[in-house]
Amino acid sequence: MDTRRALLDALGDGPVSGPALAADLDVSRAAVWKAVESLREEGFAVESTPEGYVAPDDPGYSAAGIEFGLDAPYAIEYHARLPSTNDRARDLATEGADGVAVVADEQTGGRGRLDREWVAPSGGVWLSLVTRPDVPPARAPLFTLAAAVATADACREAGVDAHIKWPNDVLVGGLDGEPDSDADTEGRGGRKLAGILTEMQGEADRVSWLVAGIGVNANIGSDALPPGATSLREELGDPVDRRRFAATLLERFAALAGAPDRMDRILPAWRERASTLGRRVRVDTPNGPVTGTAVDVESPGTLVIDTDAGPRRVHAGDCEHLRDAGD
Ligand code: BT5
Repeated sequence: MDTRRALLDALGDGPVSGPALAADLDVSRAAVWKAVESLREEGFAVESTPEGYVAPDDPGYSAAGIEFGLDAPYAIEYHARLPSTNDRARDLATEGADGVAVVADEQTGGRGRLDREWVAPSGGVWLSLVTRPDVPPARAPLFTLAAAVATADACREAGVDAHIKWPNDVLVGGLDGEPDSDADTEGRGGRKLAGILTEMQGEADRVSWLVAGIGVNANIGSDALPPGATSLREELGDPVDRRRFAATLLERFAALAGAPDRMDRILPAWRERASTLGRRVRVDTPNGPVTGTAVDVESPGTLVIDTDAGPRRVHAGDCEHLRDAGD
């Protein structure tokens, strides 16, 4: 582990003196000093006190800030502004990176699925995680589901009751019987809080790299978002701590998808948080629309729909929640 990351972990437990850090991390005192300086330059204001080095009260939204106290094996690369964190993550992936999360405060060319535009002004959590999971390409869609679960959990921990619409939308409200469900004119089944764009490169039997791109409208006013969208701040009335939010999201993702032997937890976790199951839906698939009741999701992310002509399985498409049998 690099000195900087080890130092951030050590500071999480309270003040530590320079010599103690050097001994614990098995590096020179000069190396500790250099790591402290590099953290300060990045805005992570490590303080020197008589008891030793102390982490800042407000670690800030930055690489070191997110890594501070992060309980997941990922390094953070932070940018104030990028065209798209997915594009940067893809570049890193082709250079061989593994376990790196690219984070930007603002994106100028954010992408949704099918090359749709993703609006990403300053204040959001725009994050793309590069991993090299040792799984066959056919299982890759599970990572999208895991990212949706991790995102929904981070939103819930921040106090917003988010649910998942198959396969990759994280929404608020719009459930049957809620006062605002009629305001949902686009059939989205709620206000869109977050979206996920997974990209990968695979060999015949193994994923070579995978980029899980996650966009969460965190501290953004609804006037800066497309119609039908919402943000954590809009829902809560107060801004969220993006540093803690991003760390929670990464921790949840690692817990579900960080190792192949954990991945059987993904589907049950997804089912628990999904609002699509049991609903009447229409999914626009590349082969035309499929309408019926969504009854299950199967590995690696296939939606099972009971239609008049029997069960149909759909692997990809845009899903609309319908209001009742008459839709
Ligand atoms: C998605 O696409 O929902 C995937 C979005 C992934 C964005 C992340 S941000 C970090 C990483 N870097 C990237 O460049 N992308 C990823 P899709 O299901 O196709 O939904 C796109 C549609 O959502 C658009 O056509 C708009 O209608 C709507 N939309 C655009 N920006 C939005 C926003 N900020 N919040 C809610 N809805 C939005």
